[in-house]
Amino acid sequence: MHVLKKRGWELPDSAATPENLFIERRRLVKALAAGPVLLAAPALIAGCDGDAPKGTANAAVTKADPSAGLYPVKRNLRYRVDRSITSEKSATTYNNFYEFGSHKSIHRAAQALSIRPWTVRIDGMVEKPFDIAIDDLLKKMPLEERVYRLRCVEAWAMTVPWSGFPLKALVDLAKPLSGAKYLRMETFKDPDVALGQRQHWYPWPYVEGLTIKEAVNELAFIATGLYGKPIRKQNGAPLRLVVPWKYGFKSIKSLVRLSFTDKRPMTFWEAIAAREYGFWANVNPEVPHPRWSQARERLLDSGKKVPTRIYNGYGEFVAGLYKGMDGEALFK
Ligand SMILES: Nc1nc2c(c(=O)[nH]1)N[C@H]1C(S)=C(S)[C@@H](COP(=O)(O)O)O[C@H]1N2
Ligand SMILES: [Mo]
Repeated sequence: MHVLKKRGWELPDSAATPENLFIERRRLVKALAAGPVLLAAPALIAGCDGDAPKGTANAAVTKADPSAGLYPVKRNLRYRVDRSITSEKSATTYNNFYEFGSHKSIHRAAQALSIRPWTVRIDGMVEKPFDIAIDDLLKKMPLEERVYRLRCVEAWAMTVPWSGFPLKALVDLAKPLSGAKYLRMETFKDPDVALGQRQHWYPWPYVEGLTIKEAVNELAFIATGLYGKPIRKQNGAPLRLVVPWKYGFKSIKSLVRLSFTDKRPMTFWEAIAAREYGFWANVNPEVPHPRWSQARERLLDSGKKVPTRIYNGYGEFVAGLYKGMDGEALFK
């Protein structure tokens, strides 16, 4: 691992801005140049970062969920953290889910998403493509709870108890062909309920990807629950990826499709700003974002700033994946 020196242009932590701020200005200018558009003014409001969490989580929705009886599940103590668990209120009211708006308070808007029926498509380089309904999938998968840390590229962090299953179990179910090298994942697209998807200068649907090796790493997890309950819509119900050693934008929400491929997928954020958000996105405090430092992170709840760790502290599990691949591209 190379060590980078702090550079003159590197900004202090306090300068970290929402992922979209600069991009939206740029894309908006492009969109305006292309002809008349309906302006989504709130998209240009910056500085949500740092606001106190607002509102309450939606209990009624949780009760109606047919998977509610499955939780809580047993915690897997192999994955330990040295931080206190973030309050449920913060984790469910301070979110990034651009489908519902490009600010942190999308939790109410996200309730418009209907999560039953919900079908996941498995296709591409697999023995036989198939669709599976979420409740059938939940019956087949080995559910457990894992407390993981999550580090957003915007330099805030939380520590939460996800419930769900190792992504490897889903890869095994899919039976990929030996030539498959990448797993491409896709979020639903429905601009009628997800009003953020009317911001047409974004490349909807949200797409993310991992190498198959990353996907079958023991840490890669599909969350279907959070805090011992079905996962809330704002956190990516009914199923979302969690890859704790990478920046939060890799942990794609509300999945409808997983495709196996031999080509590296173009991801949502890479398509928007490849200079800033790459395919690998492994956490590294020594590689600054082009517009701010990644050296420290702000903990939700306390607001305390603490040092960020290489691979978000999960190097013992994942550093081996990147042997011989040293370079800054791995860390943005
Ligand atoms: N489909 C989708 N997935 C997404 C996002 C998004 O906007 N859309 N935001 C990502 C980002 S930037 C982060 S930091 C995490 C936030 O997850 P949380 O709201 O559950 O904390 O979700 C990620 N997954
Ligand atoms: Mo993020």
